[in-house]
Amino acid sequence: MFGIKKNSSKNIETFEKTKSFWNKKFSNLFTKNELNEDFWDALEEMLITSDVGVKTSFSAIEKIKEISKTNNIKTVLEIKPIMKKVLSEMFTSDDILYKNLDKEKTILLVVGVNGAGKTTSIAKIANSYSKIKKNVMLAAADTFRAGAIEQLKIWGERLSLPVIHNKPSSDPGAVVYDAINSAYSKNIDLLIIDTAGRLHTTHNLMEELKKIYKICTSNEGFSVKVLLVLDSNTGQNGITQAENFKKIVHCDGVFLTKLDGTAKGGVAISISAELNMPILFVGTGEKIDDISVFDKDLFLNEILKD
Ligand SMILES: Nc1nc2c(ncn2[C@@H]2O[C@H](COP(=O)(O)OP(=O)(O)O)[C@@H](O)[C@H]2O)c(=O)[nH]1
Ligand SMILES: [Mg+2]
Repeated sequence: MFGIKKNSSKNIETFEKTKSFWNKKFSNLFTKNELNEDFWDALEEMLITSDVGVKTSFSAIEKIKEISKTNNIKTVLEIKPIMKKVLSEMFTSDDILYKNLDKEKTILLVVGVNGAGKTTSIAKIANSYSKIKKNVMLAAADTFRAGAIEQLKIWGERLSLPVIHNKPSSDPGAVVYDAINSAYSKNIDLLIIDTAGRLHTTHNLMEELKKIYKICTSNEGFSVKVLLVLDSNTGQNGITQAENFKKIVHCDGVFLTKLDGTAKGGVAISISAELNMPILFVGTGEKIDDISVFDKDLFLNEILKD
C-alpha cells in the first residue's frame, strides 16, 4: 500500500541496541517462576531504567497486576504476553499523515529543538512520499541558524524536489507564505516546512512559531499537520520538550529520531502514553532510507521477544 510501510519491517529491526538491552534484561527476569513482590519490584525498576518513565511504568504495572489477579496467574512466565498487551494498549502509533494525504493536500509543519533531527527527517519523509508519486515541496523556514537553508537546499537537489527559501535571517513567516502560494500553484500534495530549533525559553522563537502556524492554518487549500521531532536519546526530557511545544501549537504526532543510537527505546512508549500523541515515524540512522512508519506491535514484539 505504502512505500515506506514496506520497508518498515526491515528498518524496525535495525534498532539493535534497544532490542538487545530489553531482551537481555527481560529474559533474565522472566525465568523466575513464582509471582511475588520481588518480581513486581524488579519489573518496575526495569521499565523505569529502560526509559518508560515513572508514570507510565506505574500505571502499566497496576494494569498488569489487575489482569493477573483476575486470571489467577501464578507464574512469572505468564506475565510476558499480558505485559505486551498492556503496553500496546497504552500507546498509539498511527500513520495519520498517509491517511490525511490520501484525502487532501497537506502541509506538514515540522517542529522541535535544535539537533533533534528535523531537517534529516524531512528529507526522509520527502523521499518516501515522492517515491509513491506524491508531489512534494520543501520550505526552508529555519532562517535562524546559519547553514540551515543550505542544508535543506542540498537535500532538495539530491532528491530533485523544489525548495522554497529566502536569505538567512529573513522572516520565516514570509517564506512560509510564499511556499504555500507556490505549492498551491504547482499542485503540490505535500508541503513540508522546516523550522528553527527552539526551546520554550526562547520566547521570541516560540512566538514566531505561533505566527508560522497561523499562516499555515489560515490557508484554504491545504490541511495542516504538526510533526514534533524528538531525539530518543533525550529520554524523559523529550516529554518536557513535547509539553512545551504543545502549549504553543497543536502537535499531531511524533517523529522519534535516532532510535539506532539508544538502548532504552522505552521512551517511545512513554512519549505516546503520557502525551497522548501517536508516533508516526522512527529514524534509525542518518541515511535517507533510515525511516520506518512506526508499528507499535512490531516494536513490542522485537523488544520483548518470545
Ligand atoms: N543516528 C542517527 N542520526 C540522526 C537521525 N536523524 C538525524 N540524525 C543526525 O542528527 C544530526 C542533527 O540532525 P538535523 O536534521 O540537522 O537536526 P535539526 O537541527 O533538528 O534540523 C545530524 O548529524 C543527523 O545526521 C537518526 O535517526 N539516527
Ligand atoms: Mg535543521
